[in-house]
Amino acid sequence: MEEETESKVILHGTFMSPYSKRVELALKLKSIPYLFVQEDLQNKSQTLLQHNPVHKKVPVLVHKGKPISESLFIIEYIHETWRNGPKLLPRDPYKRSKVRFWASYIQLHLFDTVMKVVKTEGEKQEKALAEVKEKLSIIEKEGLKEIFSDTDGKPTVTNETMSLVDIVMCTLLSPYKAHEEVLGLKIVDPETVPGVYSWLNAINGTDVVKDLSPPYEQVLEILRSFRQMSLSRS
Ligand SMILES: N[C@@H](CCC(=O)N[C@@H](CS)C(=O)NCC(=O)O)C(=O)O
Repeated sequence: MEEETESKVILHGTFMSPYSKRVELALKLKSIPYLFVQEDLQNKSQTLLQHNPVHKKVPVLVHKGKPISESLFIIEYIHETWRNGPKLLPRDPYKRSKVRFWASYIQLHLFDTVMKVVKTEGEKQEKALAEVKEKLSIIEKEGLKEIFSDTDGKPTVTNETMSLVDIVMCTLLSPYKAHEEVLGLKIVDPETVPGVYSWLNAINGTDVVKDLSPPYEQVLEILRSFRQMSLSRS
């Protein structure tokens, strides 16, 4: 019984957090059973604070009683710990470095900029949108050929092949249609970034993403209220 508790996997996260979603995707891809602890970020649990005393943020994965924080490191931990099932990083070191490079590029250069488009209006929003489009064209021109080197740059994503970089892209822009509807803007234009567009649609076509995505109407609601809250604070 004690052994059972010890090997249990617990994820502290929130329903809305894209970072928690990354870890959930990785656990589901690997078919790892886990207990999800929904945190209230206005009133964080003592367990979360103890497990992530540095950043005090979700997600935190607890495995065999030991906590791991930071979504990208958690995914690497999952990849290294549960060796069977789909791989979240390529076996080949060069390809692996490219997947890490582009996951980190999206995290560092695209994530906050997309958030800025959602949270602002007027000139600030226009500037942020131009920046998002510029980063998406860099991914189109330079990223896809490296991420999908096995298929000549053509994005193919299935439950069996989904990697760290697909997961990061997914949790940022898989609901791009909802973003576009709420904001009344084109963000992922199939004319200018056809590869990125088909990448996102391939991601959205996987069973794991379909299973984890809330209904479209709910995504619209979440985005609208997030936007309104951010605009009223600024
Ligand atoms: N770099 C972290 C970011 C995690 C993060 O920003 N989590 C947010 C929720 S989306 C959080 O816990 N915020 C609570 C706070 O800042 O107090 C990761 O990749 O895991």
